[in-house]
Amino acid sequence: NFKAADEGTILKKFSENEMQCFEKLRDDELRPFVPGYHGVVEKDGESFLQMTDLLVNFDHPNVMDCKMGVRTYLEEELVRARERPKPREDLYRKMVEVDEGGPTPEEHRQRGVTKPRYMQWRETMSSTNTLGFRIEGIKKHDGSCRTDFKKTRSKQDIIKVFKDFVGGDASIIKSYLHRLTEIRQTLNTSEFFKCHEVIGSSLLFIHDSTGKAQIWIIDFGKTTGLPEGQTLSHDVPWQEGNREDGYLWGLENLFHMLESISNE
Ligand code: 4IP
Ligand code: ADP
Ligand code: MN
Repeated sequence: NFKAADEGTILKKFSENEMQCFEKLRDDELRPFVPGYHGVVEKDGESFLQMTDLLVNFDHPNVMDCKMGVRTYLEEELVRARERPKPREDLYRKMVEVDEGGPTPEEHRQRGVTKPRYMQWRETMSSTNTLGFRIEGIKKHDGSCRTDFKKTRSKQDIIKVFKDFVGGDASIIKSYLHRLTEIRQTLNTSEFFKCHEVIGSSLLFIHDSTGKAQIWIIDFGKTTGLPEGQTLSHDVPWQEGNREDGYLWGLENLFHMLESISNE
C-alpha cells in the first residue's frame, strides 16, 4: 500500500476519498495534526498520495497505531451486504484463525462471512465497541513488529501494552497526554471534524529514546463528508442511520487510560 519516496515523504496508494479529505484538511484547524499533504503523483503507472513521512525526524522510533471510533465500517457497506450478501472466504479464514467458534453454523457451512459481519466481530473481540478505540499494531525501535492485538479488549491488557510500548518511561506518557489534549481541543472546534463521519482513522503514536513524542491523525480512506448542513457529535452511541462514529468518546477513554498510567 505504501512506497518510499524522496526527501522525507511517503506514497500511499491513491484513493479519491482520502485525497478529498487531505485537500479539505489543508484549510482546517486540524492541519497541524495530520501529515503534510503534497498532492497526487504517478509512479510505475499507478497513482499515489504523497505525504510527509512522520518518522523522519525520529531516531529509531517506536510506533503504535490506534484505530479510533466505535465502528470501523461504513453504513453503506451494511446496506449493501443486506441487499446482496457476499460471503468472503478470506474473512472467514481470518475469523477462524482467531476464534474457531466465531462463525455461525451457517457461516461454517458456506465457509464465508460478509464484510460487515467480519468487521462487527472484530469490533466486539477488541476494545472498539467497549472503549471506542483499539490497538492495531506496534513497531519497536529494534525493528520488531506486533499486530496480534485482535483479542486485546480489557483496560488492563491495553494498559499493559502501553506501558511496554513506552518502556515504563512516565515522561513519554506525559508528552502523549499533552498532545492528546491539544488534539481534543482542536477536534472540538474543527469544521472538518464537525461535518465528517470519521471511520477507520488512526492516531499514530511515535516516540524515541531522546524523549521526543508525537501523535498524528492518519488514514482518511473511509472518512466521509455528511450531507450539507448535517453534523455529528462524535460522542453518542451509534444507531444505524445516525452515522455517529464515537470518535470523541474513544479519545476520552484513551486519555483516561494514559492518565491512570501517569498517576501510578
Ligand atoms: C481488515 O481487517 C481491516 O479492517 C481493513 O481496514 C479493511 O480494509 C479490510 O477490509 C479488513 O479485512 P483486519 O485488520 O482484521 O485484517 P484498514 O485498511 O483500516 O486496516 P478497508 O478497505 O475496509 O479499510 P477488506 O475489504 O480490504 O478486506
Ligand atoms: P491503511 O489505509 O492501509 O490502513 P494507513 O494510512 O492507516 O493505511 O497507514 C498504515 C500504516 O502506515 C500506519 O499504521 C503507519 O504505521 C504507517 N503510516 C501511515 N502514514 C504515515 C506517514 N505519513 N508517515 C509515516 N508512517 C505512516
Ligand atoms: Mn489504517
